[in-house]
Amino acid sequence: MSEGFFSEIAGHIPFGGLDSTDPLSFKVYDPDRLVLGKRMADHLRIGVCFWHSFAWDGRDMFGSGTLDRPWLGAPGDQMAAARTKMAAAFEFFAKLGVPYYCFHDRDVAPDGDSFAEFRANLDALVDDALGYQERTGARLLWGTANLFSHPRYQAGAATNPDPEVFAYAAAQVKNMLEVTKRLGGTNYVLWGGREGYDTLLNTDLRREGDQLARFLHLVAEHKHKIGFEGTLLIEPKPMEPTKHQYDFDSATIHGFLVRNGLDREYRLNIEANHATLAGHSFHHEIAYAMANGMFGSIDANRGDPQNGWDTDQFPNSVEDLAMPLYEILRGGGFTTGGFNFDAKLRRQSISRTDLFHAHIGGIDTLARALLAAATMLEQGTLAGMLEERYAGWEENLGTAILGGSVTLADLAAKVESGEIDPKPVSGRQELLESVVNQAIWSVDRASGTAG
Ligand code: XUL
Ligand code: CO
Repeated sequence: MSEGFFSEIAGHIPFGGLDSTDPLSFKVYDPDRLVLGKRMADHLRIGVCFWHSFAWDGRDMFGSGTLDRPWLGAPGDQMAAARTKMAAAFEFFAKLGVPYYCFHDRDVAPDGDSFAEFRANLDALVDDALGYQERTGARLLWGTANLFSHPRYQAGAATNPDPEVFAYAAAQVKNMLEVTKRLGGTNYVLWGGREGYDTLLNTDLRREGDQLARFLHLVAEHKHKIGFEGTLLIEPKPMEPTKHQYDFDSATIHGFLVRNGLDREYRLNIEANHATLAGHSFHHEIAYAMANGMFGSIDANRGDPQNGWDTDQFPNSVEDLAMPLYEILRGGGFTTGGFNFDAKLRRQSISRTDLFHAHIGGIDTLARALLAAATMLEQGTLAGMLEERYAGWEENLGTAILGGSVTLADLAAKVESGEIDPKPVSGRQELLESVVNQAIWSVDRASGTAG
C-alpha cells in the first residue's frame, strides 16, 4: 500500500508479460523493449487525459455521478479541491508509468467569478503542475481550452453570431497557449466544440466559415509571437454536440485549411471514435492525414458498433488498431504527437482500480498492435504488393503522363493504334486481408521486433 488516492497500487505498474496473472501488470507494453530499433514507449508516446479520468464523475443525462471523485462538486474551497484533483492525477500518471498527459484549462482550474480570477486560478495550478512534472517526469502532450461547456458558448465560440463570444474564446486560447508553452507542451489542440450548427434556419454558413478561419489565423500568429514551438492540432469530429460540426473529418479540415492559407500551420489530431462517427474507419482518417502531410497526433478510444454516438470506450481490439499502427509506422511515426487516451470508464466501473485496468488494457492493445504493424513493415509483403500494383506509374507511360509531356490527343492516338490495351488484374483484397491477419497471429514469432 502507498499513500495517496490510489493507495492500492504501490510503486508503478510493472511489465509482467503474457504469462503474468497479475491484472495490475502490463502483458505486452514493455516501455524499453525495442521495436524496429526504437523503444516501445517512444513509438507510442502514451498520454492520459484529465477530463474523462479526473474531471468527470460518471454523470450522464439520466443520472448523477457514480465514480469516486471526491474533489468534484463538493462545496467549499474550490482551489483546495482542484489541488486534490491534480495530486490524484499526477499520482495516477506516475503509477501507470506513462510519459504524457493532456488537459483543458477548465479541467484543472475553477471558474471563479471573472475571467481574471479564472486566469489567476489556472496560473497557480500550473505552478503546481510544473512541480509535479519535475517530480514525476510526466510531461504535457497537449493543452487545450474548453470552448464548449459554458453557456456563453451555446452557439459556438469562433463561429458564434456574437463577436464578443469570439473575443472571449480568443482570450481563453491565448491564455492556454501560453500555459501550454510554460509547461513545455509538445502540441496545442483545437477541437471544434460547438463550432457547427443545430439548424441551418439560424445559421450563416459563409460568415461562420470566415470567422473560424480568422480565429485560426489569430491562434497561429500568437503561437509565433510567443515562440511556442509545439504543433497546432485540429481534431476532426462530424457531429455531437452539434448536429453538424464544421471540422467534420480529416479531408474537410484539410480542404478548409488549404482554402484559407492555413495548411502549413496546423496538423490533425485524429480520434478513433470520431472517425467512425464520420462513417470512416480510424485507418482511413490516419491514411488520409499521412498521405497529405497532415498527420499530428491521436486520441485513442473506440465506439460501440451497436451505438451511433461518441461512447469514448477504451480501445481493446488489436484487429482494429493493427492497420492504424502500420500506417503510423510507415509514415515515419509520431514527431510531436502521441496516443492520448481520450477514453472514459463505463459508469458502473466505480472502483479506483478500474482506472488502471482500463488504461493497462488499452495500452497493451496498442502495444500488441504496434508489434503486428512492425511485423508487417518488416515482412514488406503489403508494401511489395502495393508497389507492384502501381508499377506502371514508374515506367514510361506513367511518368510521361504525370510529367505533363503527353496530351489527351497523344494518349488517344496510342489507344487507337492498339499500342495501349489494358488488362484488368486482381486487387487481391482477400489475400491482403490474410496477410494482415497472419501478422497479427504471428507477432510472438516475429524476429526483428525483439529487444
Ligand atoms: C470531444 C473530444 C475532446 C477533445 C479535446 O469529443 O474528443 O475531448 O479531444 O477538446
Ligand atoms: Co478527443
